[in-house]
Amino acid sequence: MPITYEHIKTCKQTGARLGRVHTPHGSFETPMFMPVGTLATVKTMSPEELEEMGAKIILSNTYHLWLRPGEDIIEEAGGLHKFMNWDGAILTDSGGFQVFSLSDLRDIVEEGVHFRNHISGEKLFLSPEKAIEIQNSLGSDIMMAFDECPPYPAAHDYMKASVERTSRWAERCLQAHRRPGDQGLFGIVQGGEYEDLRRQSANDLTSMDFSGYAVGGLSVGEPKDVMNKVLEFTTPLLPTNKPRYLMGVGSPDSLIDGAIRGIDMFDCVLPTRVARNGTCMTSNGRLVVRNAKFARDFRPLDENCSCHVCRNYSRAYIRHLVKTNETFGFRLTTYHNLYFLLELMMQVREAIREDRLGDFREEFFEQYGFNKP
Ligand code: PRF
Ligand code: ZN
Repeated sequence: MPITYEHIKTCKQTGARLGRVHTPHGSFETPMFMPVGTLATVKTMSPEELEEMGAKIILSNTYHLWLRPGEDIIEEAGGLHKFMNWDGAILTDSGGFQVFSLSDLRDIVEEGVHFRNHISGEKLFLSPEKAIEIQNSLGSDIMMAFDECPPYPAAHDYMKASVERTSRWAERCLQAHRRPGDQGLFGIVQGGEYEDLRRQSANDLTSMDFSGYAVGGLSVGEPKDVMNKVLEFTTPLLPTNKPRYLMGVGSPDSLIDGAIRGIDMFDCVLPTRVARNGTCMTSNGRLVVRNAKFARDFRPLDENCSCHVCRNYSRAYIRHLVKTNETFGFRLTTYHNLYFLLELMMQVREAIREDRLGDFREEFFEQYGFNKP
């Protein structure tokens, strides 16, 4: 089994899980946040910097690497780890979600999805078999099943048909897997906000032998309380001896609220994307470093952060770099934001260890400003 989950303890105050996931490229404690490296790079960061900030696993995208440079080139390089010089763990998303979010003119049929390349306009086709074949070539530690992520809101009858197709596709992904000895494969539970469909999807997928389970179809525009409700009735349907991954979620409040509902892994472009726009995540909430009020502010981005950036650079300097579009400015904000979320997850794990995640949530939300009206 390439991917195993070791349970360490459950928080007595919240039910959150502290665990450890073992992969062919090292192990990591959970709950854990995975930085996103869509095109075999976490934008602006070197693998050495990722390692320094404590990243253990990153996410990359099948869809993007299939289009550019092509999985054949990456396979020839010796796989994605060697190609990008990252020796930690890698999870690849299957391309399902990217096809739905990036391309127009898509046509979903039983066999797979016909769509147009979002760059060249060329006609393409992705199926469960193709998504697994590409991920086998990339050699990621954790591959994702090819699923459909319907938009929010979607009608119950559409969602039911979609969930049933996603289950059939999941079975085909397992059948197509050529490297079960060194690559794990996670199933993805869909079903939108519908409890009966989440149950049906979880039942179907847990009857198949995946090495972990993701909750997909969330953070697609639904209110926060809907996401929390869905997690409350979905995570209890998943096996306790395998990792659970909430896809595409990375705001600090959702990471904490997801962990409280039994999630172990998260990924999101949020920290890296907002960084390239000059927005920093801090213990006192979001800080828009472009703002004129920081022109003469020589304090660090976050006075409570001990990252390399906060120990060495000021808001005034970073504001100047970001305002003048200097690449280094975006490197600094990206480094800090990723460190901030990785550190937040470390604090979450410590709080679980000490049965005080509920108290931690209260304090964090108060300081971050989530409790303000
Ligand atoms: N499916 C896949 N990737 C995803 C999602 C999904 O539902 C989401 C949901 N927000 C993010 N990334 N395959
Ligand atoms: Zn910092």
